[in-house]
Amino acid sequence: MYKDFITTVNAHESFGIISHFRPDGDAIGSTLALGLALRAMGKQVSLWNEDSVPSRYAFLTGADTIGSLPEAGAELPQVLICVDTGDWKRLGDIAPERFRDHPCIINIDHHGTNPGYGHINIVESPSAACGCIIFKLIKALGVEMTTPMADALYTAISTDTGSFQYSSTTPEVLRQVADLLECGVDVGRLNCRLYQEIPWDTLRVNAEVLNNMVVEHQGQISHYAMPAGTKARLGVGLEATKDLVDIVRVVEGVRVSAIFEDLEDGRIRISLRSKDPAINVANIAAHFGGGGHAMAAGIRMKGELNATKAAVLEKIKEEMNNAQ
Ligand SMILES: [Mn+2]
Repeated sequence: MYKDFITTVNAHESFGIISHFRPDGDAIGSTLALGLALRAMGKQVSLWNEDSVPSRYAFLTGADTIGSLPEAGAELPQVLICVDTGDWKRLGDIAPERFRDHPCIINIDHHGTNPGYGHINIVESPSAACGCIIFKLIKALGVEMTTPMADALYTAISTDTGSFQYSSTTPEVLRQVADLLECGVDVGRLNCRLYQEIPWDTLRVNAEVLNNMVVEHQGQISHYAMPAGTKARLGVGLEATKDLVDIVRVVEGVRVSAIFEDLEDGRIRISLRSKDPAINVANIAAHFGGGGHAMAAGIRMKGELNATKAAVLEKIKEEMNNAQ
C-alpha cells in the first residue's frame, strides 16, 4: 500500500488534504506534516477543513494555510487525501457530497471501524495516531523531516496518546518521537503551547461540567449532558466543548464515561471513553451509527437530549454487565 501511495504521489502534481470536522491535534498535525512534505517535493497542495483550526494548534507552521473547502464547481486537485477520518461522512456536512466522485482518493487512517472508502487505503489499526502513519509515509517518500513537520507530527502523536499516557504508546511510538526530537522539536516549548495555555472559555465550560456531572452505576459510569443554550449562557463557542470527556473520565473508579452535547440543530454529539479494556466503546458507538476506537469513540445522531442520553447509558450498562 505504501508503494501505491508513493507511485500516486510521484505521478501527480496537485493534492488536496482534508481531515474530519471539529479537527483534533492528530487531524491538524497529520494534515500539516503531510502537506509540508508534499510542498517540499514541489507539489501544489491545498489544505482544507470544514471547521477552523482550533486556537490551540494555530501556532503550528502552515496552520494558517488550512482553509475552507473550494467552491462548488471549482477545479479540484488531482488527488484527494483524507487523514485521520474513520468514515467518509466524518469529513463534514459538505465535503462527502462535494468529493463523492473524485477519481483518486487516498484514505490514511488508524480507526479500526474505517471501511476503506478510498481508492488507496492505508488504514493501520491499532496505530496510536494517524501521525504515526504519516511519519512512516514521509520517510518512505524520502523527504527530509524538517522541524515544522516534526512539530506537527509530535502534536498529532502526543495529543492522540493523551501525552503518551494511553496504552497505545508502544516502543515504536516512542522511537518515532525520539526521531522527531532529533529533527528539532522543542518539547518544553511545544508542550507548554499544547497543554499549559488553556483558553479561558474552555475553563469556564470545564467548571460547568464539574458542577453538573453525574457519577452512577456504583461509581463506574460518569457522564455530563450539555443542554441547548448552555454555550450561549457561558458565552463560549463550539471549540470550548471539544475535550469535555477528559474531565469526567478521570473520576476514580469510573470505567466508562460519556458526554452528551445538544448541538441545537436536532442532533446530539456523544463522546465515549473506556478505561477498561473489557468494555469496547467503539461497539457501543457503532450500535448508534457512530465509530472510533475501543477506548475512545463517538456518535453524532438525531434526537432529543434526555432520551438519547437514556438510550446510550442503557447500552453502556448492558455492555458493562456482559463484560463482568
Ligand atoms: Mn487520530
